[in-house]
Amino acid sequence: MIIVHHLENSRSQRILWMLEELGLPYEIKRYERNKATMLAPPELKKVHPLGKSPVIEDDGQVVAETGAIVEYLVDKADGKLGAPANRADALRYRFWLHYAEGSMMPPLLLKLVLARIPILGKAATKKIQPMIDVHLDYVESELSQRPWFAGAEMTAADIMMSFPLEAARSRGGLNESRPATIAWLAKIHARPAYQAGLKKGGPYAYA
Ligand SMILES: N[C@@H](CCC(=O)N[C@@H](CS)C(=O)NCC(=O)O)C(=O)O
Repeated sequence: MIIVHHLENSRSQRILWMLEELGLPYEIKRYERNKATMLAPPELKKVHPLGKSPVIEDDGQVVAETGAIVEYLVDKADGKLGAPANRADALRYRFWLHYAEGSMMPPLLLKLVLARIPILGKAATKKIQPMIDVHLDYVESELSQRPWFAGAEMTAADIMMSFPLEAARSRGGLNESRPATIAWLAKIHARPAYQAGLKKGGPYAYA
């Protein structure tokens, strides 16, 4: 049985969604953020030295890092939600799988951290917004060309991209001026598996 170490309001919501899409049985161990620092509690370090979420355990194997977990689950499900057969779609699939955490999350996180600095924070976040806009414009142009990130079918690339786009919607300037991206968000949120994961995960501020 897969155990998901799940931190409230966090990236691990993606893993619950994916497990629901795949229909794999799992158990959730919940963790709450420290109210002052917003960091994960120290117990998570007992599961993995980084003490971050998500982390899963499966048959005694500990797997951390969302992208690595997602690939692990694709393997476990015999390729379901994995790379499409078509070469162009497969390349796009790989691109978005890495891009979500590698390129899109860093400026969003920087904005969040800087915004918390009194006085200076406001000016600093203004400098970050144009960096985020480059990503949002790119995502919008791609989603205007095809229904899902890799192509005609929903894949794990869409699951990876959900958190950066939800974070962008809540604090990164994503709004109705980018209609294809807003429509994609509405489409994932309407999926029964997304809703089921949300119900099981508890507090999640971004859906
Ligand atoms: N790139 C990593 C990032 C992991 C990460 O930073 N997780 C956040 C949750 S959104 C966390 O655990 N934050 C609490 C902390 O750093 O103490 C991944 O996608 O797994």
